[in-house]
Amino acid sequence: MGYRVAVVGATGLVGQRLLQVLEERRFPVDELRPLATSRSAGRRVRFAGSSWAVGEASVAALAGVDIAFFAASGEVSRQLAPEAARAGTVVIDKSNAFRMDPAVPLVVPEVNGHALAHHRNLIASPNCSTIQLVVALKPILDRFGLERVVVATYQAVSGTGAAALDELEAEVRAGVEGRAHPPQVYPKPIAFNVLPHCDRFEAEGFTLEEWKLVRETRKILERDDLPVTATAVRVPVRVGHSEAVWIQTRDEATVEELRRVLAAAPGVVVEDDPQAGVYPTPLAVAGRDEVFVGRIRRDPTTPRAFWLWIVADNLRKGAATNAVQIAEALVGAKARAR
Ligand code: 2RA
Repeated sequence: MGYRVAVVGATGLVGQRLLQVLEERRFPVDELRPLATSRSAGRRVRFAGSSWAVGEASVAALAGVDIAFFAASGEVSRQLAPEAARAGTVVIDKSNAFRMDPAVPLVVPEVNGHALAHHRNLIASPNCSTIQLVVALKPILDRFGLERVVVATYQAVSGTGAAALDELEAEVRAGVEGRAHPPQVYPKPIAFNVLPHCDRFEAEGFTLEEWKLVRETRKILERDDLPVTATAVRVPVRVGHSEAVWIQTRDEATVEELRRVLAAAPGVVVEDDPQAGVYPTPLAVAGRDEVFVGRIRRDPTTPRAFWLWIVADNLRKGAATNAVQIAEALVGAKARAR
């Protein structure tokens, strides 16, 4: 039995990765409805060996859809998702619109898949930098407990969208050729630079990106008391977010025990032999669906404290693959319930 599936935002970077992942994982799509805002409607996308015309996203265009993946702006999600959910469509939303709504499960299947049991046709997929963090933290939390988390992110420009990818290339070319190129996407040049500025600045000098990491991590791990703090940085990388993560565990642990727990965790690959040049990098993990962890080491200055280096493809596990995995979990649960 297949499903009528819509992808809202089908022409964007994540929308196109969603189509790719749906096809790769042979998700049972009986009917596909690629949709976009009026600005992109009429373009064509490829799926299952065919070219598909992209329709304009609307409540009517979503009528009768079983599962709708939203990979557009929060504004589009707020406009269309609730009504689609009320009409019976299961909405899996990548935007930030509903992530902190107590009635909406915020789900990384291998971390808190149980939260899907309470969905009311609207499910939020977390921010890309949150997903890779909680996939790595969950096995440590379960085995040793967590007392504190400090994160510094190094986020690829594809997190901002296709225009940022083009901007990075244009700035690099201009830089190499000695031409001036006023920044078009970020407030300052991103080529040969790093920007401690992901999304807008908000309360207490933190950016929205940093607050997302704090709030979403606490919701997904069901630890509203967990001290989490973050600095989110944009780096001149095309695809792949990296994170330097400092943790303090509740219980004593060794580096070897952390390695074992991480290596046994779903969705995690440990690459940790720095002396042999073995550690994850964005360039190496682009195109993969796992979360890669390396540089696992004790912090000698603080009891029960450790550093981790966590890298993942922000467009796949950080967005498209996580959303499809949510759909797979729902479909699987439905099949088991029959
Ligand atoms: C970014 N996490 O990297 C945000 C949204 N994708 O810009």
